Amino acid sequence: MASSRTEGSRKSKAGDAVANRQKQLESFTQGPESLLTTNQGVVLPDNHNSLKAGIRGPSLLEDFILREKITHFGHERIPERVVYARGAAAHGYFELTRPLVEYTKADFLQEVGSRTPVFVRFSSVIGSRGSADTVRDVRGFAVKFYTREGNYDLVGNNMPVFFIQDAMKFPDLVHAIKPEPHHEMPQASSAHDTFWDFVSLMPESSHMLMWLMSDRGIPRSYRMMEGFGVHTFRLVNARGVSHFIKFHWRPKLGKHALAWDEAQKIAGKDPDFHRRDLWDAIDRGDFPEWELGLQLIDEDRAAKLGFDLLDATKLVPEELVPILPVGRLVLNRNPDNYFSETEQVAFNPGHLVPGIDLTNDPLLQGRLFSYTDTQLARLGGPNYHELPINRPVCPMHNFQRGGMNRMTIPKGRVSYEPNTLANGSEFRADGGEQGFQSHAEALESPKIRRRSPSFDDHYSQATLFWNSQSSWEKEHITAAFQFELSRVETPAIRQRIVDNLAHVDARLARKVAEPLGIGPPDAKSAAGRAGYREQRAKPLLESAPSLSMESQGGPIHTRRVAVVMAAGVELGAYKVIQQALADVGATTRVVAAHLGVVNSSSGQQVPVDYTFQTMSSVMFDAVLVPGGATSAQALLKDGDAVHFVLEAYKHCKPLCLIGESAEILRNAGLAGPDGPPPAGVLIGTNEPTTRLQMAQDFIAAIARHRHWGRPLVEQVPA
Ligand code: HDE
Repeated sequence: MASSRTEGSRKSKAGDAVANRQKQLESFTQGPESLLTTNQGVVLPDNHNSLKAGIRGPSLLEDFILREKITHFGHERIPERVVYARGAAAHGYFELTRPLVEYTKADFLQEVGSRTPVFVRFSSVIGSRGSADTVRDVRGFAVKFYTREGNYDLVGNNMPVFFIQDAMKFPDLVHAIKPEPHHEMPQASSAHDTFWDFVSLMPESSHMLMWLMSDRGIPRSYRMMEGFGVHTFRLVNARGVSHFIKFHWRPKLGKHALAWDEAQKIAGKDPDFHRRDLWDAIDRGDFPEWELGLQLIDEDRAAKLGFDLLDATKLVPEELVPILPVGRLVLNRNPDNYFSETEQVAFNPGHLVPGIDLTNDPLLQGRLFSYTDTQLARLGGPNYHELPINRPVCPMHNFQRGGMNRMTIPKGRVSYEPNTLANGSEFRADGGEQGFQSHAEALESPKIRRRSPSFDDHYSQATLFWNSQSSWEKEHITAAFQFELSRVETPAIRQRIVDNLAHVDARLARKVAEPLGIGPPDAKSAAGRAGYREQRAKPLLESAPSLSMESQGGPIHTRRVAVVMAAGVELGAYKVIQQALADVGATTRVVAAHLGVVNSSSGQQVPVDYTFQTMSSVMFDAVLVPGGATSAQALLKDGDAVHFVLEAYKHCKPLCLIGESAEILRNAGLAGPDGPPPAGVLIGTNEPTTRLQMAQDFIAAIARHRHWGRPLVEQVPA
């Protein structure tokens, strides 16, 4: 094991940093060995049989080998994270693309092209470690930068605002959203009474509820979601000048979501959907990438925004303050061991480096206490910073001593400062200019346990969010509220929520209330409740298009296309389209009634990847059904095949049906013989001259991701 002094240096060249970090981790890794030993290194004679008195037992207490193995096994689990327990992570690097010298002295943000090793953990919030990936929830987006000045953690979410304004309410929020304490149900879901009871009494949650009920709550992939620092932070330059900032991660593959019905089905069919998607992409060499963007806000501008930058229920629309791209994040290596890396990594918003600083956001201030405290409980003591995944790459030294599981061996008699005995002259670290200097913000005010009136506007940004959504996004948000509230057993809670929603948008509130068996929304009664605040800022914007997920197209790299076929299939168009998809990095997989091969109309054999029984359309982004009368007839008689195609239609996925296979949609009344096909559906002929165009049109349809405005989806049984 290397000592922390030799592991890294504050002076190592930027280009070496990523390789050095990997070397540092490798010094702790262990491959399979040909011999088994005890934990003391004694070679095991036999790993199958316990020590017994006589060949037929009984087993002996003396068997220290058996006892060591069983004891270690019994202690394999550590407490899961109290929130964000379910996660997946990867290694990679952050590369600076724009120098930030004028804004910050942080070393890793100075030189264009410098690469800083990172470890990134994505997670969902509510569920336990074994819960399904695709539930409706917030996603964590936590990045550990191993910089030459120490570790910097940007511990963010995939939504730019939060439910509450003050850390004092976090335990209440989490108790309310977690499974109910008497029967521990439901798992990984906010759709139950205690959550909605709590938020119905906390109008400050209104904005975050809009985000959670939107499609941001059901991302298609970790690789296709944005990340946000949420709080306002500071960048501080070498002259001590500070700017407020907001952090944004923007995915290269665009931001995309699942359909709600689909998300629920995937939760059963592949609970590891997001985890697998991330792992497989990195394994194949399709490295996910995000751009880091900053919103820089000087103090004068902050005063004119119309809301308080310290309030984590507010965002700064990029239409007001543009996002400056400054770097890229690339994830290019899967962890070697889930437990040692993904489980033991310890993030903390208080892991800061010189040049990046905090603000007085009362939610952030509370987090600064919580993360250290929770790691003590989770990782069993104060030395978790010595675990390989948490070690800084620069030298680490201080006089903290002892504690559970100490790994370094400090030499000498001196474990205090100031001292003269360590090196023969006085050593003192007292008020120097070097290292982390907190921004010298002027403060002079009485102690007070109250919320600032500047946090009182609970609705105007919820309304801004609503106004910024496309019509299909509004439908999804309305349906999500209806779904969640239909699961709430107490009518008074449902009523309070729609009363509150009336302050966001009257039509939204009325629509949500329709199937809930309660009275019409009553804005006045919401206004009469204890948590209500009258203040409502005049919005600087009526709508902010950047808050919508409407896709204008983009790369389709790594999208998965199912090719549905049966014997007699005509391969001409299929081959052209398959090649065109492969050229732009999409993958195709053949799904048929049985494994083996499908015989085409020209006698070729097409290998089958999956059967309809083992693979569902929800595992794909688009469906292609090649032509051929015999193939189409066989598919029409196969309920699983028809369901596969219709389900993809229902989830608004791009479909390309060639020749006779279009009958599958016509039979279901979803496409007529005349007139244009429904949005995102391409109906092609077997005519060779049209194939290239058909391929390009299909690619364009996949680039839009989903065709949410598609008609008649409600006619397709789920
Ligand atoms: Fe966290 N949060 N949080 N949080 N949080 C934790 O720390 C906490 C908040 C976030 O992949 C815990 O190591 C409090 C906002 C992420 O390991 C815990 C408050 C945001 C992760 C904790 C918040 C986050 C955590 C649980 C309100 C977005 C997962 C295990 C004051 C900016 C990190 C752990 C990972 C994890 C406390 C609110 C992001 C208990 C008290 C807002 C991404 O310390």
